[in-house]
Amino acid sequence: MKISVVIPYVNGPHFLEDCLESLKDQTWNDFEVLLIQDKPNPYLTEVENVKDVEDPTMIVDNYKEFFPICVYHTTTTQGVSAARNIGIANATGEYIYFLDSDDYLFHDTLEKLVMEAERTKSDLAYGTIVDTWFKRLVFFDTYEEDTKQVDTSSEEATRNATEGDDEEDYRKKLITEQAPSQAVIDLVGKKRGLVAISALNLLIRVERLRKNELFFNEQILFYADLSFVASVLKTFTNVVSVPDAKYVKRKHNDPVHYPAITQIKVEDKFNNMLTAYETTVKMLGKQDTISELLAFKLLNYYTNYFTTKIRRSEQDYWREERFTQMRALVESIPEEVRVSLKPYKKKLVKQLVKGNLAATKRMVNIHLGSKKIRNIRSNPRAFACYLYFHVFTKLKMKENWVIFESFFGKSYSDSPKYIYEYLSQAYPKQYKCIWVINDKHTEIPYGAKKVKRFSIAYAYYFARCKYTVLNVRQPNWIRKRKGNVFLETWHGTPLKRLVFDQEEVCGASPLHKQQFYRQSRDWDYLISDNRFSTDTFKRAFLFHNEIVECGYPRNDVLYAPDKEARILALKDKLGIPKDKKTILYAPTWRDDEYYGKGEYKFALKLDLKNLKKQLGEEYVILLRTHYYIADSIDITGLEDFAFNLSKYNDISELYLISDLLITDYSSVFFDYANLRRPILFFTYDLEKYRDMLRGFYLDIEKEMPGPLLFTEEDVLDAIKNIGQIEEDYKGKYDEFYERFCHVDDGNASKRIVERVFRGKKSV
Ligand code: C2G
Repeated sequence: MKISVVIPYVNGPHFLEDCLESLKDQTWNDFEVLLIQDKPNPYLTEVENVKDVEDPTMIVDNYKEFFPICVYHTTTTQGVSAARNIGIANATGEYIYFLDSDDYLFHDTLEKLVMEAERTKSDLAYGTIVDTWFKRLVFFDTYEEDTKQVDTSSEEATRNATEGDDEEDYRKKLITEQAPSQAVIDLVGKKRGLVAISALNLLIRVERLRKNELFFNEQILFYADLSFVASVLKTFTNVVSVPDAKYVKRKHNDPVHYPAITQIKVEDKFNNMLTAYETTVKMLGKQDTISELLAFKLLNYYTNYFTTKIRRSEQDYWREERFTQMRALVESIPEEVRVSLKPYKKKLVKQLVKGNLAATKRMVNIHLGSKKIRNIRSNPRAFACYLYFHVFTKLKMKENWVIFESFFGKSYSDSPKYIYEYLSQAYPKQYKCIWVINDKHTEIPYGAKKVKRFSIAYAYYFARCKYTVLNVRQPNWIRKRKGNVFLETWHGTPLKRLVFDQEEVCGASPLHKQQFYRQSRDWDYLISDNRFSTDTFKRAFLFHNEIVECGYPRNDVLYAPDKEARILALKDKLGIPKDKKTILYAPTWRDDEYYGKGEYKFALKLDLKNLKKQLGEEYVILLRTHYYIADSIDITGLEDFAFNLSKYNDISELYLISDLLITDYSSVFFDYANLRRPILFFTYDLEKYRDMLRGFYLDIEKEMPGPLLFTEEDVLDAIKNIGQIEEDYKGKYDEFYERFCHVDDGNASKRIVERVFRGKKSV
């Protein structure tokens, strides 16, 4: 047996499957797998929602025909170190290779490593690590060989990397002066921070490990790789670098269920780090490049991270005990390492070595204070935030004040609009209402106070209003006050998988799940349009507060008794001809096509000129992009046929005036079905959207109330034969209506207002 692949495993069967799949695909197949089932990290056993041990047997059985795989268990001592040591003890291969169960390999990683190790007769061959947030399918679909991915391997390391370039400068200097081996540069020097030093993607001759008694330190749960790697580098001289042998380190987008070790935040991590550092430096003995690099990383940690905590900490724990602990270690760091720090950091370290806590606190407070002032001066949002925390939340909360916001202040629309209008009509003058609206010219009836999102007034009212009515999440920095009532209306019956039902988060913020979890804990009430949404929200949001299945307030207008008159008035207002039928095209956004957070791309896949030519006699088309879309559709020269209503406030009104809806995966069709008018699905990128980006709750090929269309020609055909389609889909449409529109009846706003604002149990 050439290689023993050692995989510690606790939970995350979906991770493990990807990991083993990547082994199955290896071009080198002379290896065995030792899967070591570990217990959950002891710090996590009490944490709500974290998954307990998940049995790998079924998965393992599926791979037995492809390679030898044997399961071991950690016993009294647990943790990654203990698991890997079991691997070292039981490996029968010539080489050992540590692979984490949440990571995976390129198809030729093992081959490249082993070939190079054999060719050069090396005891250690190491490759590179590539970071990703995605599973194999998505990763390999998007990975480009020539885009050099940064080898950092943890969020902590990434954060350190952004906090100053001292380490970079120092590394360069040290490397020039001391000329360490390439392996030391690659495995210690190039890694940011202590945590990124990793035992992964190393192919190591087992006999050498055993002979030199090199094991992982089982007393350390978090930073054990550090001393292992350092001891390997100290002991092994014939080492070869194989940059093309790539290991994919998968970052965890769901730290709520599956926190990566780097995402676990416990006090003891600090002590672990110090112990790891101390034992490693001791083991290394005389000072050398490795210990100098480690020392510098420790100083960086102190000056970048540790000291910023001093001000934030509620207790004096950081200031006293940890200061002393830190001092004990830093004192022994040689002068020449310290002098290479930048001036402010150098002064901090000087005070630390002197043991002068008071001076350190003063320096840090002044430094952070001035940074904050600079930030406030240059950034009005930061100033509003500052006032929110330090002034506005200290003022008394107003019992009858309500703040409303729809789609980040982009429009006066959606359920908040209809809740507001009902509240204003049914209880005039009883509530002071504030609308978050970015365009101050937007007309809002009943005299609401208008404020711009993230302005000072916004921060003021958010802090003082008892009631909050939003259809998306509140900003991250908003803190719920005692007595606050948060009503989350949400913005659609879900077709696309949401939050914790999503395996991948391909959008602009990969930590979406974590943020969502924190923010949704604040919601007292969540609106649902139907039983299906209620069940989905409970599971996908891990939502345990009250879900009010009252129907969508935004759909009340679709049942308005004066609907016909409203349609005529709206067509007049928008200049839409009354002698033609109206098509509404309202697609959604694509998670992977963005310019930045909340700014997504959209390219129209319909040729408007052709549409006009073929349909213009009978129809006009209303184009409506999603509120995330930054691109705008050009309708120049087609103004009598195409109307770009992407900026129009309220899509519910556009439903009213349309005879036919074309959408894709947007939740708009759940609402539109209330009108019982025909719906077409232009799903030109179905496979990618369903299989890679999101996944759906419904079987889109079977359960939709209209046909799936893939080309412009299909769309034109369907429109020309719309009568036939209506007939063909009648049965499915009825079923769909029963399932998703059964609650809506025009009174949803009333039901939710009476529940939340008047405390009635049922209306
Ligand atoms: N919307 C719109 N115009 C579009 C698409 C959507 O005005 N072209 C509005 C509709 O009110 C729709 C809502 O935005 O119901 C949500 O849009 P989706 O396309 O469904 O996408 P998303 O914002 O991701 O919300 O549970 C629902 C999901 O969260 C989907």
